[in-house]
Order: sequence, then C-alpha cells, then structure tokens
Amino acid sequence: MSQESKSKRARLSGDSPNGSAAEFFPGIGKIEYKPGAGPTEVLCFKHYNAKEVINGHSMEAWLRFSACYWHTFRGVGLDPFGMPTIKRPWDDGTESMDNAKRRLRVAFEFFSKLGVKYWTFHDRDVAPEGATLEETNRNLDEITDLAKELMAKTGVKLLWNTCNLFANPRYMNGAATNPDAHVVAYAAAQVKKGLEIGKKLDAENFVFWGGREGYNSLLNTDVMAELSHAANFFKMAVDYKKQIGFGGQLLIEPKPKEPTRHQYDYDAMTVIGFLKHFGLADDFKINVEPNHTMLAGHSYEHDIVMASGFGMLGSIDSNTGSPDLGWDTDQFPMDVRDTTLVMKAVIEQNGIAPGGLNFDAKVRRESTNLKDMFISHVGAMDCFARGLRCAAKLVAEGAMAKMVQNRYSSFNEGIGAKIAKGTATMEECENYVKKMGEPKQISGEQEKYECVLNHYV
Ligand code: XLS
Ligand code: NI
Ligand code: NI
Repeated sequence: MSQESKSKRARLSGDSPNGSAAEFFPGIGKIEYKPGAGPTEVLCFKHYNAKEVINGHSMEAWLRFSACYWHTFRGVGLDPFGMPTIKRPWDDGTESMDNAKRRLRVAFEFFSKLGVKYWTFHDRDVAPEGATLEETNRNLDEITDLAKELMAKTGVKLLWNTCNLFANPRYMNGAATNPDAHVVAYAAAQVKKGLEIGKKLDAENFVFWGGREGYNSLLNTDVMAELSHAANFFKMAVDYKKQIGFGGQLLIEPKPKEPTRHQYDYDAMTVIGFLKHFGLADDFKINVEPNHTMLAGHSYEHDIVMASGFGMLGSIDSNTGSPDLGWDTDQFPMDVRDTTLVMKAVIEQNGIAPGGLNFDAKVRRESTNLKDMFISHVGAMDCFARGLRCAAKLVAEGAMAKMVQNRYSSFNEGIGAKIAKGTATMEECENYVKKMGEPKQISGEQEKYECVLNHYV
C-alpha cells in the first residue's frame, strides 16, 4: 500500500499510522482568547475568557457551553427542497460502526479545540439502529464505551442525552402518546436504555423533546387519553431513574409545532401546567429553546423568563430563528440583545447548573467550509460572553431592578400589602376605593426601560 493510501486509511479509521490519534481539523488549533483581535479574525474569542470571574463566578461556570451532536456531526444540509450540501471528509457515507466511532473521535477533537466543557446527543445520533432492540442496544453499548473513554481523556462532560422518539417510522403517530400501546412500550424500552446510558456517562440532565407528541387532526385523536398516557410515561421514567440511581435532572423541551401540527408541550407555561396537573412538577424542569419560543408566537426571551419565574428553568438550547421564515431554523445565536436578556434571567436565578447553554444550532446549508463549524460556535460563545458581561453589569448596578421595584411599591403597605399577602377582601377593596376615589395615572415608561437596557448592551 502506498504511503498516501495508508495515511488516508489511517485518517479514516481515526488512528494515524504510528498509532497516535489522527487530526481531523489540521490547521485549526485550540481557540484562544485574543481580546484585541481584528474584525475578520474569527477563530479566536474576543469576549469569552473562560476563567475570568464575573459577579463571583468564572465565565465558564455561568455559561456552561455545550455542543450538540445531531446538527454538528450528523447535519448534512438537507432541507425539505434540497439535497445534502455538506460532506465531511471523515464521513464515508455509511451507517457502519466504524464510521460512528470515527465521527466520535472527530467530535472530541472539535470539543477540545473549541473549549466547550459539555456535549449532548440523541441515542440515534451516535450509534446506528440495528434490526432488533437488542442489536441497537449493543451498538449503543459499544459506542458509549468509546465515548466514556474519550470523555475521560478530554475532560468533556455530558450535559444531557436524549432519545430520538420521532425519526423512525414506528413513531409516525407519536411515541408516548401513540394510540397503539405496543409503540408506547417500545418508546419506554428505548428511554429505559437512554437513562441507563445517562447514568453510565454521568449525564447531568436527561431531555425529553416530544417531536411527535401532538396531533395532526383532532378528529382521530383522544387528547385526554394521550395526555394521561404521556404523564404515565414520564412517571415510569422518574421511577426507573430512581431505581437505577441516575442523578441527572429530567427536562422537558417545549415546542408548539413541527413536525406535528400541534405539539402538547406547546410552550413553557403549557408544560408547567401539565406537570402540575399530573403531579410531576417536582421531578422535571424545562429546557427552553428560544427558536421554539418564537415559533409559539412569543418574544425570544419569553419562555426563559416564565420558566425561571416558576423556578423551572433547567437548561437552555441556545439558538435563534428567522421569524420571517417561521420554522425551526436552529441558527447560532448572534444577537447581543438576546443573549443579554437570557443571561439577565440566568444571573437573577443565580445560575443554570446543572443545566447549561447547549448550542442546538446548525451552520447554514450554504456554510460548507469545515472552518464554519468552528466560526459558528466561537461567534455564538462570544455573543453569550458579551451578553453575560452586559447582563452582569445591568444586574449589579441595579438601576432597572430599582425601577421595577418602585413600579410595584404600592403593594408594600396598606391595601396593597393585604392584596399581596392574599388577606384582602372585596369589601375592603370597595371601601378603599370609596375613600380614595379614582387611581392616578402612572406611566409604564417602556421607552425609558428600553433606553436603560441599551445603555448596557
Ligand atoms: C427539535 C429539538 C431537538 C431537541 C432534542 O426541534 O430542538 O433538537 O433539542 O431532541
Ligand atoms: Ni432543542
Ligand atoms: Ni429545535
């Protein structure tokens, strides 16, 4: 075999001819912090300085960045109208175990060079599905053995894993909410394995995103049966998690639609209502994805603020979308105003751990350079670092908080204090109005608040 073909084979297998690990991103080194870098230098951090302490914690601890496997290592640039545009040099186009293992080595080189401390994956991203559940699980065992080894070697940890309960045709009518109990049982068996893998890899969380848990037509759907089956499914997961001693936080990721016309986990408030109704609120938190929040017709930060208000903000799938397109475009977050508002909520709840900021985001199908994989993540990390710096100052200086406090100061005494405590009666309110007459007009000062925000952004 020629030297050239030997080294090509070595490159593909993930090992170099002399036995040391091959390099899949030659020419790209560890991404460094270079605060003075020029405008077109994009393979360095200009704002993210991992160990720098901001409001009492390192940037790394506030941000807990994670890269996702599905978009970054399985994404090929498909869209509903177009064929793949992205072909990675390490990918031989097969679903073989060799290819899966090589891809995993590539991923850990990527995580290490980028400097993210966490990763996330679906079971079916990392290992091929076999002909039977047993074969599929054996594939998963083999791949996660290698993952465990690579995690130990690089120090990269698992933010969360999840089960893909939406791609296989068996799930076309739903997984936990399928009208066929056989399919529900299959999904439960799959999640059982997912929880075992979470435990094996010390996942800090485990995510449920119910891509097919909803309906396309109400005519053929018994919504109350489906919702109660979903709740029982989650109860089984809680029980099994406890049974095997898996310590990860369970998370539900809301999304209003896509692929189904209506998804039951519509938005943060819907999920909170569901969890409370079925007695599950103590066992779950929410993984908010802002692109989904926008699809639900809300502002970028709405679900972050609502979930946090209820003490239910568990983790964030940090991405953004194009409201003019109206679907889940999973773009990298590059808007400092957005990241400032997210980090404001995170700082106000004193951190996001054991959750993190997971980049559930993909490069555009037109961004076909290998380098774009790095540029996109570096840019988003820098954007969040700026958001953190802005939000930390905004919170520490307290001007906006003081304005909000004043706005509600009428609840500090008298009838207001009684309303706030829940001890006021309708008669007391009526007597108060008879005595005080018409309330004075008080400006909401929205524009002033916007100016204060812009002072920090
Ligand atoms: C899809 C979801 C998905 C989850 C994990 O829209 O964002 O990627 O994060 O299943
Ligand atoms: Ni997501
Ligand atoms: Ni999404």
